[in-house]
Amino acid sequence: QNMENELHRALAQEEFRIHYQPLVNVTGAVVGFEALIRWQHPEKGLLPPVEFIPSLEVSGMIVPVSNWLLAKCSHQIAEWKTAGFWQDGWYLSINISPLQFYQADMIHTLQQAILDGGAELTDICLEITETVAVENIEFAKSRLQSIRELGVIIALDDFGTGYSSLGYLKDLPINIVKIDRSFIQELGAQNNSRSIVEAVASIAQAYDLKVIAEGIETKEQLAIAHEIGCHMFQGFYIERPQEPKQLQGDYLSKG
Ligand code: G
Ligand code: G
Ligand code: MN
Ligand code: NA
Repeated sequence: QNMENELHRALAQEEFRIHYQPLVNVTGAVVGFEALIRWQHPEKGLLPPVEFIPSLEVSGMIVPVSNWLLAKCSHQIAEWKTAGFWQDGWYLSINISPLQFYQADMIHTLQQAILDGGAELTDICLEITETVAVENIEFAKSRLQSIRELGVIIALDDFGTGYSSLGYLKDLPINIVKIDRSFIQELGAQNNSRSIVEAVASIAQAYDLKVIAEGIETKEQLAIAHEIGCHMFQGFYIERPQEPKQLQGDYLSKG
């Protein structure tokens, strides 16, 4: 059976799963989550995105799958609100694929999926990669502006890997910059990485953007990211991506 058929089946049979990874602020309090897709394959087990996102992109299936994910995420937020788990001011961050970003009806579809699921537009953050943001800067500016006008938050993901100049940050209507984990993981080991993170953090501050240090795996990396002035933190050291039930159980029992 070819991959594309399998992906169609996966969507129809709801084989995709969403795991949620907490984002915390400087006090360690949760401020939101990043939604991360997995595929519960009937024979191969739980597959990570690297094993199927490229096929979703090539086949165009990423568009219906992303719409499914958006609706599911919105529904999850509504459920969390009902359960008293969701706190005011939290947001759920969702990765947007390049193909999705360029869809003519993206804005309408986005709005519809979020509102139909029962969440509010301001509960959602979209993560777009630096590479997509700068490959057609004029298009990106106007599309991001339309997304902002809905009230949806925007984060620039994997920042630092796209070799774009920091000057782009002031041209794009974004709220958050996520410093790529390759830089964070070198903190404490290589000093040049520290200066890169410091430069991004200070420019971001100047443009009034929030900075997330992602991929934090050690206590030391967290301490240095704090020192540098990052606003939010994400990584295995803080919490792994988890199933909704597990997450809700953990936090409700911790109080
Ligand atoms: O979840 P990690 O566990 O392995 O994710 C690997 C990559 O897959 C990351 O670059 C992440 O942005 C991407 N990814 C995860 N979930 C989604 C999703 O729902 N949509 C898209 N387009 N990419 C995703
Ligand atoms: O490209 P994006 O930033 O969306 O990728 C998110 C990916 O990073 C997911 O695959 C997620 O599982 C992974 N991730 C989250 N925290 C850590 C971490 O501390 N270390 C590593 N290696 N990966 C992480
Ligand atoms: Mn991301
Ligand atoms: Na990233």
